[in-house]
Amino acid sequence: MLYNIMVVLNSSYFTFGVLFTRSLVATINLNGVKNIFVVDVGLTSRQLRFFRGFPKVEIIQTDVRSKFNNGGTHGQGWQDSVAEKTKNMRKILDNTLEPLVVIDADCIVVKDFSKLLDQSYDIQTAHRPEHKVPYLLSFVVAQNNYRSKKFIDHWIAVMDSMPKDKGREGPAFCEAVLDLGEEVKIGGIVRQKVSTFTENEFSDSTYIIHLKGNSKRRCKNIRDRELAALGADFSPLIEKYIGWKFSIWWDQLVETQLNKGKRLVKKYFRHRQVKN
Ligand SMILES: [Mn+2]
Repeated sequence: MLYNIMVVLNSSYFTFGVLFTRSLVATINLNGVKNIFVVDVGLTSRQLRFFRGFPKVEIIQTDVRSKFNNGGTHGQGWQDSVAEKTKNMRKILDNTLEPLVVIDADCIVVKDFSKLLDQSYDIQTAHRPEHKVPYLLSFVVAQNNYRSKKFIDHWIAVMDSMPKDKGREGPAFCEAVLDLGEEVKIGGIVRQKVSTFTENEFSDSTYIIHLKGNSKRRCKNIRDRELAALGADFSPLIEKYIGWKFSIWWDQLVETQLNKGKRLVKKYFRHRQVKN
């Protein structure tokens, strides 16, 4: 059975995106995958070129140019990206025939997760019964059917009705389960399997490592969290896929310097205009 994969990415998450994509294509059986959809919520053209270099990758353009630095954790940039996630899930299901697996960009794939896909459920997601938000949406499987689409529509509607200053994706999903759980079959996958947070949790049944869960420290913005997460556990794995590969770091550096240059030029002209 063929399936599609989707991930949402912007520049702030580029390093994660590299790690995710490289680990994904190195690990899973690509014969089972029709497309890997990269939803672009603010990647640069160089970064897009990087992702296009992978087999089966299709870029999905959006109007959102988010930076997670804009407002930090649960800030505007992050909220915009989350909204794009559900919206594009829905769109892809409409434009394709296959089931869709949506994975957070801050993940490393260590085992082929396709055997977890179970057609007897409409929606599957990571599950942690002890948590006040028991469904964790870093890994979501949606079968391509009427019920899953109806569920996602409702999920989006609930999310839209919630205040924007907190995480809405998880709570809205849980509420949608309460509302539609009778009609739509929701399956839970043991959280540790598809979202292993730490080296301590890592085991033979780990399919996916989720780096974000790793940084317990409260950081001012996602950029700091990204660095904290990358610097913590799993460094041999991270080394394997990113290492200190010159090209990536060089690309990042060029990008920052270019942007700095552009800002300086803009500032200069603005200054001149005022003078004249
Ligand atoms: Mn995450």
